[in-house]
Amino acid sequence: MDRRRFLLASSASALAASALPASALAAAPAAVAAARPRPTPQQLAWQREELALFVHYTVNTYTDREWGEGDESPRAFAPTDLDARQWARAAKAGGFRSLILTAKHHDGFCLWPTATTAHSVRSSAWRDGRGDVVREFVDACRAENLGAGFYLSPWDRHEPRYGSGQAYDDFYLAQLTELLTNYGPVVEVWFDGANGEGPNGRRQAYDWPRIHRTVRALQPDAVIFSDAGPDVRWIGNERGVAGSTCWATVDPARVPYPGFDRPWVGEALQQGDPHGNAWRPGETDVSIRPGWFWHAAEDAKVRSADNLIDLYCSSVGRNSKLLLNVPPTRAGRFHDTDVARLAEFGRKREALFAGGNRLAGARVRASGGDAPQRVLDADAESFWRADAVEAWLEFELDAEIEFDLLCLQEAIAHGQHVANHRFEIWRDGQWRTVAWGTTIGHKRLERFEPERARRLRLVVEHGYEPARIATVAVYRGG
Ligand code: FUL
Repeated sequence: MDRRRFLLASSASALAASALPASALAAAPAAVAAARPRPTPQQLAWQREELALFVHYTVNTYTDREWGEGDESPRAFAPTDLDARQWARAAKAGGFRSLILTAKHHDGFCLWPTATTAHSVRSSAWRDGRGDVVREFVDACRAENLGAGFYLSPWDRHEPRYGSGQAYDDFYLAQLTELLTNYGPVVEVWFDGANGEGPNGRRQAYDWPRIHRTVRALQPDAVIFSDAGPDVRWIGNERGVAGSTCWATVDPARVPYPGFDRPWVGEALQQGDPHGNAWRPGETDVSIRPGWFWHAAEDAKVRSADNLIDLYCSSVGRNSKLLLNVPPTRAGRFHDTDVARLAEFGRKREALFAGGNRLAGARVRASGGDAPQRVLDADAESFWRADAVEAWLEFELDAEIEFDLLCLQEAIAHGQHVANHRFEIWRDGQWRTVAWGTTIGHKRLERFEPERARRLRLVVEHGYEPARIATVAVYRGG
């Protein structure tokens, strides 16, 4: 399952260094510290949720397509047993904290009875044309205490005004306004960059500033997603893999608008930019099945729980957020297989951290400044602040512990600063590296074969400001 291992044990190595000499500890210039970006409270809350579920649902579910043409009859949309509460319960069982629904995909069919077009659930036979999937979706999220968000495709292959300029902008903004005023608080608005041709063969130049102003005015607490943010960015691929180096900061000029297409965009989005002036963390969207929509032919191709754990480690464990897509079937429910996988994923994830942080009770020493008095754990609002951009934190226990998972966190409310780090154990009279990496950010997870040690340490080899470390934890999950 492409399980990543950073076992450098056999390389007796240049990395097996001893304590950093005091001369290596350089102070950060105050001017740089002041300039580094920090998250807004909304971006911070968004990232701390770690897990969100994507729900792709439209006429495609019934026509067996991934992209509708826009000429589908609304009567094609025919759920036999729609149960949004079942979606929300399945999400919750897996540990997901919010859901994002495709209120409108590229085919233009609206899952709510919009006043802007007849191309909606109102023209279907479902609930005699009086149904509202968006309403049932937000009600289910609220009942399960989960956040609700919307995907509203700007590309609309049905609407004749698409490609006409302001007339389509007005139409699109009216749809957005309905969604953001009639359904209560929204946690995220998801803007797809797809910008194909409409029914007239024309393309629309989207009015992003107006779109963003509308979201800010109507839902100031919602984060806005797109390739180009402004609040959270696409991670640059649909494989579920954030960069091994992943900064929450970007230089906005590199991906100036959603759908900006250059060969290097994927890499730029995966990695972010340590010197970027915008805080714009990456969201990793990936489907539990090969497609985004449900297809009977893919019922046997649902990702295993182990594979979902791998995705968790390659997204959340790399300073990103996982947005996992689970598509309803034609019934309007999640398939039993998908529901079972979500629950199993939740159980396996908890098992990884079962037994708690094995460093609990350790004596702690720091390279400089005050060492933390107790185990570092991001759930507490405290953190260790290094007094230099190179620093280490050592943990000594009375007895050996065994562990196979490392979890590091920076206190990102204060920015993201660590550029290079390693984690070491004391063995046979020297420090040996068991995991190394570049960025940490909100969370860095590394899995490896079980290790045993009594003395362990985190070395920050370089940071752009003295590190603020919120968590150093090791677990024996298995
Ligand atoms: C893409 C779309 O074209 C896909 O259909 C899907 O919605 C994915 C999340 O974004 O750009």
